[in-house]
Amino acid sequence: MEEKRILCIGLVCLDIISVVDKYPEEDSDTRCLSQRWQRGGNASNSCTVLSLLGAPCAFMGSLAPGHIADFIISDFRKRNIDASNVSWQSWGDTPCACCLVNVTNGSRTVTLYDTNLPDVTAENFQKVDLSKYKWIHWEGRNADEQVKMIQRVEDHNKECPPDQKIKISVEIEKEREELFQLFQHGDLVFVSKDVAKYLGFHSATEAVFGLYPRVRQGAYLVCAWAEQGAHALGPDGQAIHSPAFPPDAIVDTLGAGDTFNASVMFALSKGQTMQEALTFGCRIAGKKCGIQGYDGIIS
Ligand SMILES: Nc1ncnc2c1ncn2[C@@H]1O[C@H](COP(=O)(O)OP(=O)(O)OP(=O)(O)O)[C@@H](O)[C@H]1O
Ligand SMILES: *[C@@H]1O[C@H](CO)[C@@H](O)[C@H](O)[C@H]1NC(C)=O
Ligand SMILES: *[C@@H]1O[C@H](CO)[C@@H](O)[C@H](O)[C@H]1NC(C)=O
Ligand SMILES: *[C@@H]1O[C@H](CO)[C@@H](O)[C@H](O)[C@H]1NC(C)=O
Ligand SMILES: CC(=O)N[C@H]1CO[C@H](CO)[C@@H](O)[C@@H]1O
Ligand SMILES: CC(=O)N[C@H]1CO[C@H](CO)[C@@H](O)[C@@H]1O
Repeated sequence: MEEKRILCIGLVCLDIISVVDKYPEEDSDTRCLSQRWQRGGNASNSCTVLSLLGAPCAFMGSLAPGHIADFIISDFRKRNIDASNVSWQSWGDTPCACCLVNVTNGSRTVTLYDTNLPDVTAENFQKVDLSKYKWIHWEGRNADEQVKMIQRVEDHNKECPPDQKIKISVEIEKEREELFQLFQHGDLVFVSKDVAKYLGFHSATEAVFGLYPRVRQGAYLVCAWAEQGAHALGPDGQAIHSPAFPPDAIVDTLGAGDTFNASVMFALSKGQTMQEALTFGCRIAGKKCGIQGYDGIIS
């Protein structure tokens, strides 16, 4: 039988990287030296990392047909990421759920998001063949719909023998009340530093203890905190920590969080303990901070 996959549901973006000779705010007379396109978006980045780690994986998010979608689909293919359940939308000439315009002079980068395609709905998710997956991860966005999708998976799990159950994880990254209902869903909840701070916590340890009452019984809560590594808390009430593994030189921290999440999911899906998974996540994320992009994270 084919190995079951890890499915990530969330955004795929087109990142347009414009390299300019001067930083735009300094001088209105800025020349564009080069421009390149890159597939981005948090769930899409996590797929790249899962694939590099050797996990069969799939992406589900919204795209509208056109040149940009062709570019993105061919990039998924190059990385061996199954995108057969992308939700095709037609929404004027909006090419993708979000486009990121990123201007850099080589040492500083600015980013701009423009989100305008409708998110994947529970109805879109209905056609997903659950038997193909061992793990499904949701990047928190349209939480009301996402809860319905998760309920479908929970119902499916009730009918399954324990070793066939699909693991469920969610990520709460934005300080939006609607997303906080996701705390009570899933076997594993990632909460960002920004949300932890917004809810009044000053460290990852404080956050995992303070927010644990919100997760469902038996779940794990994970909070990464940049240079301070990450903490997790599970049903036994013992906090688990991994330090960060800083590279010799920080080259590119964009996507460190997605790398961390993907690596933690990967390690857990291979049956490792939460301590092993956190350490692996911090190690791979640290490696990522020392290189441009993702190629080389496991070498
Ligand atoms: N400066 C750093 N040095 C070493 N490790 C880092 C650094 N920044 C992040 N990490 C690693 O990445 C993990 C995730 O960090 P964090 O959640 O802060 O990233 P993020 O801000 O969400 O990243 P991004 O915005 O790029 O997706 C941390 O637990 C840590 O292991
Ligand atoms: C890029 O811009 C930053 C911020 O203005 C400046 O400090 C740096 O020297 C610039 N780098 C290059 C390579 O021009
Ligand atoms: C993706 O995650 C990063 C890091 O946590 C965050 O800064 C960014 O806003 C997220 N992007 C989107 C489009 O949600
Ligand atoms: C991973 O989790 C972090 C918060 O811990 C978040 O910023 C990032 O968007 C997440 N990525 C995905 C794909 O869920
Ligand atoms: C070309 C372009 O749109 N650049 C944008 C990059 O992001 C900064 C900050 O959000 C904007 O001010 C720039 O206009
Ligand atoms: C892998 C997977 O779930 N693929 C499904 C994607 O959607 C089609 C319907 O459009 C299903 O037939 C596939 O099984």
